[in-house]
Amino acid sequence: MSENTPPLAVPEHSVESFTRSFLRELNYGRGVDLDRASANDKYFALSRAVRHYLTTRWLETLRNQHRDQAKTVAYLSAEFLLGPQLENALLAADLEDIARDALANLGEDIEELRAVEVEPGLGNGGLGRLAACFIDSLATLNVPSVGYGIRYEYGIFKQTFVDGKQVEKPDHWLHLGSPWELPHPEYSVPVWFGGHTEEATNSAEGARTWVPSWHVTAKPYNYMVPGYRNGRVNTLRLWSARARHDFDLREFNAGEYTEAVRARTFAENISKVLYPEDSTPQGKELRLQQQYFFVAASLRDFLDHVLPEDYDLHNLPNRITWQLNDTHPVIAVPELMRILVDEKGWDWADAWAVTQKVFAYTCHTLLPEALEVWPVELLGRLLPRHLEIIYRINEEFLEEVREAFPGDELRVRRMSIIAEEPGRAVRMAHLATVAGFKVNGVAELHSELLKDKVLNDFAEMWPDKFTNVTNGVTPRRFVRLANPGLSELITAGIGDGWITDLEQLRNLEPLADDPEFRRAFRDIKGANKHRLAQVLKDRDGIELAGDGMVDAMVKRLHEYKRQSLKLLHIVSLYEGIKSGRIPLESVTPRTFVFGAKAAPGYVRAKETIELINAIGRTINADASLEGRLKVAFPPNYNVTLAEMLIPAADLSEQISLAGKEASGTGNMKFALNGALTIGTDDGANVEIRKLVGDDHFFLFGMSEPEASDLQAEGYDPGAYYESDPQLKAALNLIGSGHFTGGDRDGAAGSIFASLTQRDRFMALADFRSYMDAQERVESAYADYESWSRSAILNIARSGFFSSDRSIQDYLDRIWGAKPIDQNH
Ligand code: H2P
Repeated sequence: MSENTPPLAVPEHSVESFTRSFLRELNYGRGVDLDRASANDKYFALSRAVRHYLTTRWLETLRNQHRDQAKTVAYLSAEFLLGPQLENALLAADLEDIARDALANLGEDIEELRAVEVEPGLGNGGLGRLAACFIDSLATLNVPSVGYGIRYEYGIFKQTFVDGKQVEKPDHWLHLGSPWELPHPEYSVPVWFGGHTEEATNSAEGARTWVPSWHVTAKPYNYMVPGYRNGRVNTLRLWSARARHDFDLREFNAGEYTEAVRARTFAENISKVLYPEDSTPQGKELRLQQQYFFVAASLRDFLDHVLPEDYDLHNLPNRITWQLNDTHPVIAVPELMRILVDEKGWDWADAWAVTQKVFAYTCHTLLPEALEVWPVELLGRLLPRHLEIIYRINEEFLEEVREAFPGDELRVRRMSIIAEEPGRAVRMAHLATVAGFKVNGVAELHSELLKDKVLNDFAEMWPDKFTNVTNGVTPRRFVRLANPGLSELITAGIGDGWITDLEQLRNLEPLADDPEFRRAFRDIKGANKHRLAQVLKDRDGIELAGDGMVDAMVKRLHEYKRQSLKLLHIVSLYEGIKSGRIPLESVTPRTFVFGAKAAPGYVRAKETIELINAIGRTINADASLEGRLKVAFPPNYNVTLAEMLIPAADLSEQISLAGKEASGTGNMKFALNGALTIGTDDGANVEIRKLVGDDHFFLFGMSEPEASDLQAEGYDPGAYYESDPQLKAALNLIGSGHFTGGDRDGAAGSIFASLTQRDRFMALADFRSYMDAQERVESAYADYESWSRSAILNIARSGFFSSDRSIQDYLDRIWGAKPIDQNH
């Protein structure tokens, strides 16, 4: 577009204008009139009408970006768990009321149309949701940035329960199309794989020529990422894999129909599903293909399409930071080296100097087994040139280590990018740490443990490389949209500045002492519970325990998160009531709500799901517990459900073994919606507790040093089992098959055995302290007036956990990019 092209005008913000846009989209975009339109037609027309308002801003943002060539943050992530798009777009464009009224005038209910949307489940849990919060905040903070990822045709599987067991169904979120994406096949780029390397055709030091053997085409789809009413709309670019020649007419005409589309099927597999099951060699290979696929396309896109043609790549560090969201995109490091040395003809040393200044790495775990490694054999077969580059990076790096720590060969072996045992493999976290100019953890404790334990050798060598950025969540989605009642109450109390400056929630503190405000808060919580009860009833036929406490544990199912400890609490309570030890009247009416998906190949996690459902079935069917205890486990926990559930919760369960949860972000969402946390001193719980205060947080369990000491001494779960009669009774009840129709061998037996014999995450050691904390919860809840005061203080003191603050920290500590006001 020429510099002089007049910018498109933003359509007028009025009901009339919006109605016109909607009807035009319905007629011209969908080819139907209102009388004949399906719900999907109307949803599309509505979304497209909203899109009009954002598109002008988007084009402006892109034009400015092109003109300014300002430093940009490229967030490379295998996951973006976006959640529903329509509500967020309506909010960002300030169209909520206008759109509702416009539709109402036409006899349509906007809520019904919103319900048509299928959320893009392009992520697995916290990591993918964090990426979505971050791009929201990047746009709201006016940071030039782009998100790069994969447009999976099937997102995270749809979870169903059959006889209480998890059964995965494909999540075909695109089956009715998506009004939010804009495909750009003309900007497709080829991505090559396989083959071998040869002597270089250029004379650069270190260069080789890669002769790959096959390729796929990466086709970009653009999505708008609107800032909150600030005129900026950034871009999320997701890649879809296609075959270059996807159809062989000769084969087809010869009657070989399957053969005719073989190339297409093969290529399209790459962006078919999020996290293909990787317990088979084929699955593992597919994952590596996915990773290289999206980073190669993204680098290519930025270098060839975003930068001007004559751009001097020596200036790249002033122009971009590639933020590596965990190890999934780390193959970008050798890819950039390959481009600079083999394709651009730079000497190795020059290329390495630039490469080391453009990547920064965020680590999201503390579990050694979660740090990705790729067998050398696999990487060498799929990306032979990249493996050579990694070897050379490693060689030079290990020389540096030897210089810094002479004679310490053990250290050299520990730090090597190449692991020798059990088989030769590339440690992606090491590669990221060597190449990245910064490495950050995602909560204070996590960042400390990264330095002291997981990446300790590296921190000793480069202490300045390590930093912390505590995670955050977007207040737009997780307060303003998810909890409209609370948002109005807050805004009535302190104005609406909190939506973009969450620390302003501090101003709510005095209102915690105002009985009127507390009553209003309680009414809202009650209404949110009601809304949840209705949704669970309609969706899954689940009933809650009256208007009692909503006690929620929602997160990926993993042993370290300890859903099993939660079960021990529930069973112990049940066993106490049934045996007469606990008088029924003394028990607070509670609904235990679970939301959790288990990785399809993770047997123990799936058994835990089965057991939760079995225990739930028994408790929910027990007439004597009616109105007292309920277990609700709605299947297919996702962002849509989170937005419904979190605002209704009273108690937030954050009960991982200390030192295992990197941060957590659910914990922040709950606190911001006025739930109190029962939690260990782990991840961001530590920071939450410090901010909200010990009186408004239920701390229990071993600290991280205590847990690691106990592990080192030799942990024996049997000793806890034998010495605590209540624990023993609860475990025995599980083991006896009481909840599983007498079956002691399946899930119940397996979990009983695993907890009593190994208990890798020491649930039994924390059981007693957890039960005590739950008693404190019960007595605190009995005084609901004072509980609501604590809940309001949780909200008031959690402003730190905005992803806007996280992004500001990334800007200050890592990226050095500058916000650019769109309206300047
Ligand atoms: C992970 C960590 C969380 C962290 C999140 C975002 C991988 O998410 O375990 O502690 O908050 O990244 O940094 P999750 O377990 O939800 O998949």
